[in-house]
Amino acid sequence: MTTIRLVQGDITQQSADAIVNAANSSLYGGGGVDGAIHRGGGPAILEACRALRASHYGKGLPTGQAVATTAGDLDATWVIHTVGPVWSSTEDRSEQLASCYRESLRVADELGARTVAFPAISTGVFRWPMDDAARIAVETVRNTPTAVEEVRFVLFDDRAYEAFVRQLG
Ligand code: AR6
Repeated sequence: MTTIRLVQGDITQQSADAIVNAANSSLYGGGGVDGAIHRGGGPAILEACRALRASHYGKGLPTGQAVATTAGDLDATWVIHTVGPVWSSTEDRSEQLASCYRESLRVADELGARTVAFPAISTGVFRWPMDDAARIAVETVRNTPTAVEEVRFVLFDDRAYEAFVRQLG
């Protein structure tokens, strides 16, 4: 049974087995959560990402997939990088967003992670409406079989936190 917890704050301040990064396909960092994770975790994360690009992910990490690296100086063992879809008003990309949560949990299971902290993937730079993103996140975690004991959604602001509270019921 997986427990879902909601926390308001900065994901880089969390202690967990794995912290999920809302990355982009390049794996070379960016703004938002991605920038904070690379700043907080230090150069070891970027080094591991470069090694992934030089081996299995020559073309980058596709949207909806997930891959793990060291967490560097963060209070975690792994960072799981996943690439959310950019919001589109003309195309339904919900399945890709759900896939981010499913694939991150699959990678967490492979690693043996028991506690996993997620941000609200795609709700920043990628502009996904918060309520819909929260619905997809909570439904997907609830419907994904996993040995992860605690999924912690770490929400940056009141608006995100309240959207997740409404979904959790
Ligand atoms: N801790 C927790 N949540 C945060 C933090 C933090 N430190 N910082 C921002 N958020 P975003 P995306 C919230 O933009 O939409 C990057 O450039 C933020 O308020 O980080 O998936 C990547 O390289 C929002 O609710 O991720 C990609 O190019 C949520 O986290 C692109 O942005 C996600 O916002 C990915 O965009």
